[in-house]
Amino acid sequence: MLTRIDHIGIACFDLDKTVEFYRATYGFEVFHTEVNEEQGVREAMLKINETSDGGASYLQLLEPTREDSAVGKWLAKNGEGVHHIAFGTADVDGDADDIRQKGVRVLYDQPRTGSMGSRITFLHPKDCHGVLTELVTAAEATAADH
Ligand code: CMX
Ligand code: CO
Repeated sequence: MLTRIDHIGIACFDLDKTVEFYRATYGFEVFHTEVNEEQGVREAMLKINETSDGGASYLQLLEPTREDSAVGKWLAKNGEGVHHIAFGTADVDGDADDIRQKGVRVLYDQPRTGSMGSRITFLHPKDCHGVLTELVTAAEATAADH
């Protein structure tokens, strides 16, 4: 079951400048940064609020590490902006299977590694009314489940 907005993914050309905008304008601080080579991103997670399912909601600021990555290609075409939304669940495998059965393309056969050791998969934007949609099981929830 999808129980929170886990994050909104925002593509940017310069991560440090974009982090500074969110800090100076809204007072949001960086909770976590990492490079995910598989996804081709350098990212900063800004925690906005805790959620009633024990998780949290974040902004995920994304700078591409290479031009041929998903975010690199998207930026070249669209410029900066909202790239995807992510829903949180305790069971990304089960929810991805359920959604696949409804005829929505799930991009990965098995979830891959996302921010902070989470497990993630994506739904094709063309099957989701134009919205690239990510499903996330946080690392804590993964550990609790197994
Ligand atoms: N939102 C909405 N539509 C999008 C999109 C996005 N983020 N990215 C691509 N599209 C649309 C394009 O506009 C294009 O539509 P048209 O054919 O009408 O022009 C169509 O999808 C195909 O786009 P493309 O530029 O040819 O790109 P690809 O098909 O090569 O890749 C996708 C699209 C979704 C399969 C790819 O971006 C992907 O695999 N995404 C998942 C991984 C990802 O985004 N990783 C970065 C974030 C990591 C994280 O969150 O941790
Ligand atoms: Co994301």
